[in-house]
Amino acid sequence: MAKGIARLGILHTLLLITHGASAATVGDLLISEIMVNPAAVSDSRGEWFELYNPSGDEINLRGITIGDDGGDRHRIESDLLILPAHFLTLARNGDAAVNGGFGADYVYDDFTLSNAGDEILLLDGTLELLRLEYGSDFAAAGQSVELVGLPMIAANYGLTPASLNYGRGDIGTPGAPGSARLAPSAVPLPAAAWLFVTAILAIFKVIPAASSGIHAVSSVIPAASGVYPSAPDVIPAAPDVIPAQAGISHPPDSSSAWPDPIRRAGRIQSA
Ligand SMILES: [Ca+2]
Ligand SMILES: [Ca+2]
Repeated sequence: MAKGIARLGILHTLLLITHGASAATVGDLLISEIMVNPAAVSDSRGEWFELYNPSGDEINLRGITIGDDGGDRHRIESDLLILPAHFLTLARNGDAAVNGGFGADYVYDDFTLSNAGDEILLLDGTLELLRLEYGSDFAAAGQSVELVGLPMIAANYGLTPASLNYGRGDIGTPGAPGSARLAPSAVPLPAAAWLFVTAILAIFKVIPAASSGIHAVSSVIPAASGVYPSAPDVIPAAPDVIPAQAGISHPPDSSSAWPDPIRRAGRIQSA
């Protein structure tokens, strides 16, 4: 009996170690912001949504399908990296001159965000990795909604504050941190770290005014080492499968005085 318990203990420890060592996956990403109903331009030009990688691993979206419960399907056919602690903006139109004035990291087709309620799914074939569903009362015209708490359900999104506008005047922070409305202790790590970081950025007023500044902002996210419990020195493996010109989420600016977030970010602790 005692042996059996000991074996179970060892097995449990091994499982913990194995789990702790596994890399983050698409299912660990967060849909951090959504522009369902742009006002400065038409929906066919101005819809977008933003992903955030709260983990310490880079995640490649190649092969992932963006879809909904209806017939919308768009498969990402090329490498599309989202780096640790970085945002990635996926949009219907990547031309800042016509999409309302923001820089897109990736442009999709065959996927729309209905103003009357819809879903955003990330799928691996038919396997659902990430889901957000929202109703008709979710969004407002010309104003994005941002994730302000966990879990990632519609009730935990809020309208982006009107002071955070971009390009031609719609409200949102595509590719950059938004506002923080929750105390870090109110959400599990590492999302707490993300909210902490956005609060710090808000204090320093590092808020983008136009598309030209958006990428620079996300590159100066300070390391949140004070928030992570142990902050292991996780350095992702060299991205040897990623061509130089692949879509990469806002790589850190080498001229920035801030430390490289990749070297400081803690590992995601999957629930
Ligand atoms: Ca729409
Ligand atoms: Ca944002």
